Amino acid sequence: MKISVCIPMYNEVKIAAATARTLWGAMDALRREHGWDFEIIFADDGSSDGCGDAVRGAAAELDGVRVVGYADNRGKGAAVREAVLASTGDVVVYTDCDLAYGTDVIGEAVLRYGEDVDAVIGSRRLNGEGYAGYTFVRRVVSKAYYAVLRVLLGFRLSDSQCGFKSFRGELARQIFARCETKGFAFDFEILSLAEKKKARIEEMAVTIVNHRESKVHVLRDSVRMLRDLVRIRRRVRRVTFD
Ligand SMILES: Nc1nc2c(ncn2[C@@H]2O[C@H](COP(=O)(O)OP(=O)(O)OP(=O)(O)O)[C@@H](O)[C@H]2O)c(=O)[nH]1
Ligand SMILES: [Mg+2]
Repeated sequence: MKISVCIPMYNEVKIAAATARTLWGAMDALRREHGWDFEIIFADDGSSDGCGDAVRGAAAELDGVRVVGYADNRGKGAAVREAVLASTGDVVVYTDCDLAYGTDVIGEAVLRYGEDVDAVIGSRRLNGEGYAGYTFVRRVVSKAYYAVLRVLLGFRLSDSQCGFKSFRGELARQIFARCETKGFAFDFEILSLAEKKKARIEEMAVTIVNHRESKVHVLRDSVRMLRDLVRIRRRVRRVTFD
């Protein structure tokens, strides 16, 4: 069994090489414990600070680490897609470059894949302290976004925006191939496509262990996300898988 870990990255030079080493250490430990093979794919989302080179430098001493990407900044959704479509694993995991949910969640999620599980996604709401570390404004905006998803779009899971998610490899590559949302709303499109494929999605409680300063522009990004939601709904209704 092979695990693909996908990391979207935009101007993360301060942490990127350390993240590559930390992740490699965690994956190497899982390889020794469970015999799981792995690859770690960083997707450089048009960074201008050289973080791609920083990861390439670190990767010289770490087997299975590589960088994909493009020169223009497209958004987190586009970056995750780039990495997932380059992946070859039986399970595909994506998480943020700051490893906000730690690395233990990877093994924990992979161990949940049984006969009847196609996706294991993190939720910050299952254990109650989901918004610890967020500013008041960010909290209000997050709750409003979630309310829109639930009430207007019929979203039934407890957290759409958690940065940690995993899917069976084939499913991940099929749904990301259809995902057109370039910005932060891509998670909703991915989950909608997974549901359309009748994927059995399991939620897993996660906590933020590592919250660095947010790079999200609350107003700009939430306006874009709302606009994207309308498009996603229209598009997902029409999608067929063959
Ligand atoms: N902000 C931002 N992040 C990007 C972009 N493209 C890729 N990313 C990566 O997406 C991940 C999440 O970015 P964050 O800025 O931490 O966003 P977030 O985790 O949703 O929000 P916070 O909870 O405020 O940290 C990181 O690994 C980023 O490097 C982009 O265009 N903008
Ligand atoms: Mg973050």
